[in-house]
This record gives sequence, structure tokens and C-alpha cells, in this order.
Amino acid sequence: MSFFKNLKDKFTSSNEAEEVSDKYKSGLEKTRQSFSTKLNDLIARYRKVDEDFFEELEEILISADVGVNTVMDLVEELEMEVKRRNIKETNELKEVISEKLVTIYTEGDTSTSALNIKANDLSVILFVGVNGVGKTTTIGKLAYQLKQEGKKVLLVAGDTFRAGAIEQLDVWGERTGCDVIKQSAGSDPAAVIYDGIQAAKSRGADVLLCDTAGRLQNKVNLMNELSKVKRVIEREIPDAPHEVLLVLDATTGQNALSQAKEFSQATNVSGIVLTKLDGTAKGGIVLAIRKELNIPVKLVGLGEQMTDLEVFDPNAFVYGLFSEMM
Ligand SMILES: Nc1nc2c(ncn2[C@@H]2O[C@H](COP(=O)(O)OP(=O)(O)O)[C@@H](O)[C@H]2O)c(=O)[nH]1
Ligand SMILES: [Mg+2]
Repeated sequence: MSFFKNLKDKFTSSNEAEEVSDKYKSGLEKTRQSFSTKLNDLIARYRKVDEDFFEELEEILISADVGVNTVMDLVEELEMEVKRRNIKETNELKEVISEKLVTIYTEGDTSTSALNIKANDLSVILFVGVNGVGKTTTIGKLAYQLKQEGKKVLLVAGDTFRAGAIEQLDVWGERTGCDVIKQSAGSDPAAVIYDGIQAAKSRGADVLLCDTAGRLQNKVNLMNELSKVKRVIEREIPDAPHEVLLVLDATTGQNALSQAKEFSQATNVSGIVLTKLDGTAKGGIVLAIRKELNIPVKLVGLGEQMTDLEVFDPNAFVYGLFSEMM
């Protein structure tokens, strides 16, 4: 069966699957418009597959932030596939490109993007990332989802540095019906997180979502503080934190990659949350992050609403990009 047909079947097979693919489709609107316009235009100009075609395809992929190394790998694989299947017409390549985007993302890694949340015990999730990337918003969205699944969720206001950060988390607490553990602004974040863990244990919470600051007096202070917060969590619960999620803003492009390198050193990041995919035409950054950092993208932010957070699924991503070309 063809790859397009498979995808189509998969994402129209049930109401749930359709809901997921609709979210991806609308969240990836800008990337799809830009990418499919360019790809269709390229295919119209080059009817036959040749060197120049691949060179221009490289440019399109690089302009979508896929990342140079990933683009090279991808195009190499495409060229092999063209030989193997004896493809002559560029029109036939749409499907091959979409298929390769998925395989290049998943290559050598069959793990799912599901969060490491325990069935019958407390799970602690630490959110890190620079200011404005969407940490607090993602915590609110995730709290909402987990509550829908029937879990008891507590939030901890570990960003004690930025004015208004505690109130912002409080608003999400009210919106989602989750308690927020907090101290006054300026207090020691590790102490607040410690309080959060004690509260989560005594109240029998299932999941503790820990917010942190994205900026301090300087970067060294921030990284030291995050390491300290992580140590406190480890000391209180030996196998925690169950996830350290680095939140990255997709609209910042390749800059997100350098942020990832810095935070990884301080906290051992277990997964990426890529926010604001709806706000960029360069959604290819998701591939660059996966390939160049070797950290899985676990969640994607596809809008500002409470429901605009999805587990990352490379198939849904590609379906969202190619649905109009199928
Ligand atoms: N369009 C869009 N905006 C988002 C998304 N996630 C977060 N935001 C917005 O990004 C801004 C900063 O978010 P915030 O959670 O305060 O970032 P923090 O400083 O990392 O905690 C807010 O205006 C959010 O509404 C997303 O997936 N899509
Ligand atoms: Mg915040």
C-alpha cells in the first residue's frame, strides 16, 4: 500500500485520529503554505528528476529550517530511492519525500514520544527553558490534559525571579482546577520545589509539574539554580525527575539548537517541547532538533489555546504538511 494512502487511512480512521490531524493541519498552516507552494512550484518547473532539481529542493528544505546536515542526509536517501524505484517524473517524488521525512525522523529510534508518567505513583516533571518560550503555558495545557485523563495534578511556581510569574501560574491553576504550590517572589526556587514535592506526597498527587525561571542575573546563575533544583528533586524521590522537558520556541529557528546545548549540560534534558509551531513557516526545525541534538521532541505547541498541545507524532506532522498534496 502507498505511504500517502496509509497516512490518510490512519488519520481518518476514527474521530480521535481526525481530531489529532486537524490540530496538526491548522497548527502547521504557515509551514504548509510556504513549503507546499515552493514544492509544487519546483515540481511544475522541473518535470524530470535531475541534479538541479535536487539542488533546489535542498534550498527549500533549508529555508524551512530542516537543518543542513539533515537535508544532506535526506537528499542522499531520496537520490538512492529514485534510482532504486527508477523514478523519472518529479511528480512522483512528493510521496517519497514525505515518506523519507518520517523515516529520517524515526531512524534508529522506535521509542514513542509519550511522557514517562507512572501509572500508580508520583511523577515529577521539570520544565526548563529561556524566558518567553512557553514553559508556563505548556504547564497549563499539560495540566488540563492530565486532568482530563483523571489524574491529580499539582503545579509548583518555581519561577520566583520574574515579576508576575507566580500569578501567571495561579491563573492556569484556576483555569484547570489544579492547586498551585508557591512562596513569595524572590524566594529560593529549590525551596519552593521542595515544598511542592512534600505537598504532592501528602496529597497523593499523580503528577507534579514544576515551573522554573528562564532568566536570572546571569546565565551561570540560572544553570546553577536549575542543577540545584534537579538535585533537590533527586534527593527527595530517587528516580525523579521523571522528565526534564526543555521548552523551545520554534520561531527562534536555529537559535533553539544552541539553547538546547546549554540547558542539556545543566539538567540532562529528557525531551523537548517545541512551542509556537503555529507561528512559523519554518516547522522543519522539528527535524533539525531531533537529528542534531538527538533528543526526542515529545510535545508540540500548536496554538495559544488550552487544547493546543499534542504529543509529537512524525506521521501526523507529515500528514499535516502534505495533506493537500495527497
Ligand atoms: N502561538 C502560540 N503561542 C504560544 C504557544 N505556547 C506559548 N505561547 C505564548 O508565548 C508567550 C510566552 O509564554 P509563557 O508560557 O509565558 O513563557 P515562559 O516565559 O517560558 O513561561 C505567551 O504569550 C503564550 O501565550 C504556542 O504553542 N503557540
Ligand atoms: Mg513562565
